[in-house]
Amino acid sequence: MAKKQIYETEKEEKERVVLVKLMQEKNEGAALASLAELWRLAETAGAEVAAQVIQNKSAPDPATYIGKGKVEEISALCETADITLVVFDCELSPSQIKNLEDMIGNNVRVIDRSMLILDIFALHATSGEGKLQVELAQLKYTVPRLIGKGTELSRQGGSATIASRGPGESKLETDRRYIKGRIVSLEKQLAEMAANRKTRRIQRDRSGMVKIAIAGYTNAGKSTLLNYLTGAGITAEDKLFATLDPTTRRYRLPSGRTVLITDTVGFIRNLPHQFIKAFHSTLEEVKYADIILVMMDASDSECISQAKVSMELISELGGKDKKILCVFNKCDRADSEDYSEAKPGFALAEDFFRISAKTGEGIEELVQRIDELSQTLTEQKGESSGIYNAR
Ligand SMILES: Nc1nc2c(ncn2[C@@H]2O[C@H](COP(=O)(O)OP(=O)(O)OP(=O)(O)O)[C@@H](O)[C@H]2O)c(=O)[nH]1
Ligand SMILES: [Mg+2]
Repeated sequence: MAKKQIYETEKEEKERVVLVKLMQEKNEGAALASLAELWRLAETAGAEVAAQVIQNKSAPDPATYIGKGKVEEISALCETADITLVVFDCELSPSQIKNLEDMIGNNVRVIDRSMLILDIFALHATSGEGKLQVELAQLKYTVPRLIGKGTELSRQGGSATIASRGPGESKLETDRRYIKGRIVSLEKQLAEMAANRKTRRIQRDRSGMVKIAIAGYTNAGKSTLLNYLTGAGITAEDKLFATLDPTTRRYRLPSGRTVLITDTVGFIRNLPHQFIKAFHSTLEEVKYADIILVMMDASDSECISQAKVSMELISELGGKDKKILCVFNKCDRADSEDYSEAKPGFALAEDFFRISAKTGEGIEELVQRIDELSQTLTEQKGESSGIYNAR
């Protein structure tokens, strides 16, 4: 069966995929939420989800993850439903991918959740640094999983199939030695970029301006908030990982003090640890901020679990010592729920807010709190002249 090319033109047929979930968690609700999220990830990558297959099993099968019988079932489904890609909601080893592809046959490709996320990152990366970070993460994660089964990794931007897209122009050789060399070269280039970023950060620090990072789960409304406050004009859409590269804007608070606000890449559950390392420079905005706004989508039934994932990642990224404000967004379409039950899980948070970045509801109170905190922080920084001119 010929592989379909997606994203070439609007009319181009979408790649049809099947999602697979091994149900072993005690918490069935969380497992189903993760599967629903995988569905959205697949759609964001440009696929059409044709079916989802759930396997109840207490432990993964070492060879096929879901067991031979279930793989045969998927193989038949792929044949009848014209499927070209199977996405597993877990982390698969290279040998599991190979076994699954051999058993399913018909040139159907198998990828895992992380490969799908990296594919979306490859689609959405715009800056030079973002593209290099994606390529590095793909070389370390995706490529070892695809090597040795004759898959040609074309890196022609949007013209390739899911999980074979990359940001570069040239064709990627699947030669291990070449990959090793490329990894070293990318790490070197990224280290140089990180050094430049550090220099810029030191210059910004000299200005004494308080730095605010908008962090939180993907699709929570981070970019919409920065747009509302500063008219930044960043793409904000109902897609996962619409933002990959950070954007910083000045914002003048009611007191006249100007702060720097940065919109950052979103978080998601089950992010492989090596991704955090690979996207370190994008994520480090959180590390160097004075105040972190952790945004959640209050209208999402998974809001509290998303908040927990975000708080864990922030703590891992060194945000523990920061002033953290929890912001429940999209209150215009959420029930006026009481989050006090969830508060003990947010020991790091200074305060909680309910806002709508769309209608502006609650933003005045949030800005007021930021102003108060900025004043305290400016005093702590030993800045007597805390008033700066706006842009
Ligand atoms: N109803 C409603 N929709 C909102 C609100 N804030 C954001 N949205 C919508 O939610 C979707 C996601 O918003 P973004 O600002 O792109 O979210 P993000 O957190 O930047 O997402 P990523 O960059 O993809 O991680 C968009 O369709 C927004 O229009 C809100 O307060 N109310
Ligand atoms: Mg965004």
